[in-house]
Amino acid sequence: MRIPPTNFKLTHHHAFRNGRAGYSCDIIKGMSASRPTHSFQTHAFQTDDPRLAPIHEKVLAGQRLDAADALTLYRTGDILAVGWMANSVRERMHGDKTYFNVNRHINPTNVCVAACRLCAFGRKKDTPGAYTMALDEAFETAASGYSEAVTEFHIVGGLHPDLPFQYFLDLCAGLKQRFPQVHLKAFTMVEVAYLSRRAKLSIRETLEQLKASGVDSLPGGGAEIFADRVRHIICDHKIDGDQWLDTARLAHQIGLKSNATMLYGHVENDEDRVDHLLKLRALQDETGGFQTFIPLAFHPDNTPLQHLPKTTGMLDIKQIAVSRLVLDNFPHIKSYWQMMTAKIAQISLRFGADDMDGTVIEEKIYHDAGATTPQGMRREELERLIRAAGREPIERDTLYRPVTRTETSVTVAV
Ligand code: V47
Repeated sequence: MRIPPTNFKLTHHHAFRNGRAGYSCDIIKGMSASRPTHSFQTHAFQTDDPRLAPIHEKVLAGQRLDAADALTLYRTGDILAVGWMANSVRERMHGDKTYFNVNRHINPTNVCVAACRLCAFGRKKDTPGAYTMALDEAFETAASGYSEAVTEFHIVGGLHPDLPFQYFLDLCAGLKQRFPQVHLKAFTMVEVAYLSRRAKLSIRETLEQLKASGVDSLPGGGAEIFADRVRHIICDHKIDGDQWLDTARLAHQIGLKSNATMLYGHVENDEDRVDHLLKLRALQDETGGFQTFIPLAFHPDNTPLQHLPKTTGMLDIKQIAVSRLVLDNFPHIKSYWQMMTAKIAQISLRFGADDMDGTVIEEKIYHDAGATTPQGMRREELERLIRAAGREPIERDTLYRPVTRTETSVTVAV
């Protein structure tokens, strides 16, 4: 049995544990005998940072954190206390359940007009390394890789100056015709806005046509950091933060779920991160259309910002935990193993994350920027990592419905 937080007996006293002054909360005594073999946290909260005490009380009471709380979480050195709180929220929402999916990434083109300084993937047209898949090539790519039936195609690419909107409609319709059971999670808000300009359609009309051609939901990319000051440095020619949010709002209004991301670890500061999270939370209050938040660690190699240092394990873990605590209305926090490394992603399952993303098969965006993770991971390996973190692996489809596999079939619970 999981003890709900409201049943906690709080003993807010300044205790001395292991020689350090701490703020502790004891879970009702005597429950451990009936506690089954699940791995919910049983140890008391403690911290040597008094600024965390009021935040801890809010978290236990299920109250919303504000901007000042979020800044404190970024600035404290007590990663274990922040992790404790994020883990308690994660367990309240999902218990031990940890989601992953069997997916395949398809990047139809890397030709891009935007030339973002954050990016090592995009190429100008007709320059070395630039590619654009013919439709048949994209269909072949979709079918290749692991033999296991995928449940999701994750489709994102560059902003190609010449590819007509019809190419993207035909791509989605062709994939749906060939793989009717596979969910199409396709095109970031940035791509949608660019396609609408090229097709001279409103954003709503563009989204409606994409939906009619087979798009089932949208990935969370392109959000980066919403603050203009940062956007001017890392992605000057992309839509601005408000346009990203407006496009997501319209997608949600026409019934398309989406994810949201935040690119951190470059030139942003703590205030920029907090601003980004609060804007996402406000939109989620309005639409309820976001499924998952994915913090993305900046990989500088081969980008114009390659002089910047890589993110540290401390920041990666803390970013997961702060996201879980601040985004109280987001059902899921994803620790994307390709970007985090499998080892940090696994540890983050005890710091607020409940999802690790999927098999991916072939990743280009991070690998062009120097990622050393494998290109893909088999289902068994994802399950092993999750179990070794003391969690329960649940294969999901893109809409978080459990997937059951037998040797000959794949069934999605609806
Ligand atoms: O929007 C680009 C980021 C994003 C770099 O929705 C970089 O389930 C780090 O959004 N270093 C694309 N990041 C990836 C993405 C995503 C990934 C996995 C799952 C989902 C989902 C979405 O990658 C871009 C940008 O923010 N990116 N270049 C770089 N050098």
